[in-house]
Amino acid sequence: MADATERAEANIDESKLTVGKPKKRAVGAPAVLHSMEIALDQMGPARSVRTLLKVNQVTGFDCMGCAWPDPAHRRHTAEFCENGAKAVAEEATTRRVPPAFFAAHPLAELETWDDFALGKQGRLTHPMLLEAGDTHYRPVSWGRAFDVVAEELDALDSPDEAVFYTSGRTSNEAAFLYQLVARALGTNNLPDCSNMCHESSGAALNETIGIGKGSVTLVDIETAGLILIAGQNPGTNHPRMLTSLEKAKKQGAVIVAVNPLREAGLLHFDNPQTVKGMVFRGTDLADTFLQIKLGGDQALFQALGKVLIELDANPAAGRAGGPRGTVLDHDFIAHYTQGFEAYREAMAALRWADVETATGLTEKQIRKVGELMAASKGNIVCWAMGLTQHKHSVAMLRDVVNLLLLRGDIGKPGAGVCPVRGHSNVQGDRTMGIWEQMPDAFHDKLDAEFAFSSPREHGVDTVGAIRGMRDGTIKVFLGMGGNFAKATPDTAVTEAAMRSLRLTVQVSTKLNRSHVVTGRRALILPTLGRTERDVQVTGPQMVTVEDSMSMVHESQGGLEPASRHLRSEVAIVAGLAERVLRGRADTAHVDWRGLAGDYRRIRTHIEHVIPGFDAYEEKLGMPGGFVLPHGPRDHRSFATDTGKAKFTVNDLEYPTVPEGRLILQTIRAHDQYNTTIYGKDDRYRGIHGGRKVVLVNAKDLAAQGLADGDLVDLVSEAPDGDRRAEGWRAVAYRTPIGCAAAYYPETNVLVPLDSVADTSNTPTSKSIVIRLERARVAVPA
Ligand SMILES: Nc1nc2c(c(=O)[nH]1)N[C@H]1C(S)=C(S)[C@@H](COP(=O)(O)OP(=O)(O)OC[C@H]3O[C@@H](n4cnc5c(=O)[nH]c(N)nc54)[C@H](O)[C@@H]3O)O[C@H]1N2
Ligand SMILES: Nc1nc2c(c(=O)[nH]1)N[C@H]1C(S)=C(S)[C@@H](COP(=O)(O)OP(=O)(O)OC[C@H]3O[C@@H](n4cnc5c(=O)[nH]c(N)nc54)[C@H](O)[C@@H]3O)O[C@H]1N2
Ligand SMILES: [Mo]
Repeated sequence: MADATERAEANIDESKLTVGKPKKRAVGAPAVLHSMEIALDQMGPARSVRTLLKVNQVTGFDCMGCAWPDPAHRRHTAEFCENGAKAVAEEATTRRVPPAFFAAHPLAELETWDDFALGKQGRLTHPMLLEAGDTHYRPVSWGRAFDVVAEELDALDSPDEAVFYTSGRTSNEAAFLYQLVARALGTNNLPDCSNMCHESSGAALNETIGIGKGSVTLVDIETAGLILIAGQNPGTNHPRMLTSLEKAKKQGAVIVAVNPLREAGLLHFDNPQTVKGMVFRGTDLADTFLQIKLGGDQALFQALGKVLIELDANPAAGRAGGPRGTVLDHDFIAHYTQGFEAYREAMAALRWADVETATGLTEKQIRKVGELMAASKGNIVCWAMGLTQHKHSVAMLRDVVNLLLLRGDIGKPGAGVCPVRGHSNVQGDRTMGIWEQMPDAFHDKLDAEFAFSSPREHGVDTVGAIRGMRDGTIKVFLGMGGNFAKATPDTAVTEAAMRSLRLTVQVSTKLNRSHVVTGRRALILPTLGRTERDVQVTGPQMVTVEDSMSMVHESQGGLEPASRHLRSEVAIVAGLAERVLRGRADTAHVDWRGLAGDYRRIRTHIEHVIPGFDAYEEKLGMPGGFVLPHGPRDHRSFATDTGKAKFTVNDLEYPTVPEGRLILQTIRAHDQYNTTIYGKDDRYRGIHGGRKVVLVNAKDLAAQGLADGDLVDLVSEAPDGDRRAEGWRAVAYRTPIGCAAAYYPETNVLVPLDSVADTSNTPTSKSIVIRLERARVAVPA
């Protein structure tokens, strides 16, 4: 255990940063060794082996590393993944943050620590309260903590002055209770991390196919004819996906990668589960790599649609073969879709010159991929943040749907849409009602089940919540996990907004920036993690989660809790509900304590309120759990307002780079999980010992009179003024001209609050206009 009065880990010293050559292959032995290093450091040898063997086993806990599904039957003894190993080590660490730590470190000091230093202190052990005007957090009883929340909520003029944020690790059971408490109080202010993540996917898919979730299963991935992966870096962020891609490849799939960066995992994969992958060369993954400009993807998807339509009319024009009229699935288009004619006309009018400008690719390169798609038995498009965090993301994703509808690639084996989610239960939390704009059908069921009237007016999302805090219309913040202060855009604006609140409450496993950027009063409520045993009055409990492919399964931890003062998320929400709703007649009949004592009772309520959960408890007994219904995937039924899948016509948009400026995308390294920084390296990109690097095309550096290794300030430009991040190392990198990249969350200072995607309101974290200036200070801070 770390000495509470010592600082176990210092801030990252950026002067130790070194830059080498990027790697061309991902995972393999280096990944295993590196994650063992981190696991040993956090947990020691015995605990490391015991814990890592339980990850994603049918009887263990669900890995917090990502939302990629687990194979139902054929799991390897250690379904090894660097991501998972690190996430588990981070939670199962033997380091602790007891009250003595807070006594030794005033808040003013903790504010100077970076995320790396804060996170490395270990697990929170006691509920802590920062009283108004106090300099230190002090231990508090659970009862007193709930009293404080009740005092502040009671003092509000309206329940809409409170927000209830959720990060995507929360279990179905906790999420369901949490949304119920917010709605029982009278607000739909339920922003979540999804607002910054796959909101654009949900918006585009809901509108065009009637459901906001992906339509493929693992079997589809493994049997697809062609998989196009755009705006995603699976080697770093979803390493287990590489195993599925390797299988697909062995069965003959063509893989097309679309990315501004030559990400190692897209090119080659050394599978740690096989001898071949560990010892010899593994698998070359991408057959075709399209190095696209940032935000150019809408043009690419439209152009591919154009090519398919042309090949259908004139097969000899390409190598697709087959008679005329066989490239498109005309039966599918006629029976299941609407709007094809308008789309066809719009694609006929699309000009190649515009496509080439937007993408930086040639017509020939794109035609070749179109021919591959035309010849494939089924096409899948996978994507993540590279497609969702642009101003025109929703339109871009509607064009992905258009492209797939052409060949009937939705609702057929080996084909479909595949938004790859991030947090392990982010999709499940949505299913449970964590959304500021749930449809009426959900409210009706909820009201009937609990005999009350939930509020119907939509609440605020993440960006709306920040605006509300800034403008004084929101006064209390509760966070069910996550790190709101750091994950959100416009750090200076957001931090000032959070400091202006009356109360901030964080339900957390580990210390982070959101515990030190506080309202007038602040609470830290420490919770059990997935790896830990959860025992309530009726005995050990399990929770459930939903992965990226709508599979619901159980999760049960086996480790001794980090402290005996911890409560489960469910117990915290129930305790809070009991106290803050005391005296409310309309929900007086809800037996919060009973629900927290037996999670099966929560699942019974879920079964009544949410479609697809009938026989919930029994179905959890099936190996690997059960799959939720999905109209388009199961029987090509599309629950749009017209009952048909929709072709849409979307104006072509793409970012233009103003003279002397760059478009900046903000990305992740394998040594971080969002705002949690595990280590200082990104070996795939050749970066070691630091994170303040900006990757820039050598020609752009030269044009601005800069050289590789120069220290620069990043200055983002917005109508309301400049934002500056000081002291970054410029690195000459193979990225398209005009397109730069730097790590998130450090770059969130640069993302203007009002720079959001149309419709989804997602911050445009992948396209920020910046200029580089020679650094004002010589040594990085
Ligand atoms: N190790 C690790 N794993 C994680 C996370 C983590 O922080 N660390 N976070 C989790 C979460 S919450 C999420 S949402 C996922 C995120 O998973 P990803 O979306 O893979 O994460 P990012 O690092 O944001 O990477 C975006 C990728 O898209 C590319 N890209 C950026 N802009 C464009 C564009 O305009 N067009 C195209 N075609 N490509 C573009 C980038 O070069 C990069 O390869 O990962 C999850 N898994
Ligand atoms: N510039 C930029 N900004 C971005 C992004 C980007 O690509 N670029 N990506 C966006 C995306 S995709 C996302 S998902 C968000 C992430 O936003 P968040 O989900 O808010 O952030 P995380 O860093 O994942 O949250 C980590 C914290 O969660 C807590 N935690 C961990 N496990 C548990 C648990 O089991 N229970 C509870 N209660 N707490 C737990 C720990 O205290 C930890 O410090 O950031 C977004 N912000
Ligand atoms: Mo995410």
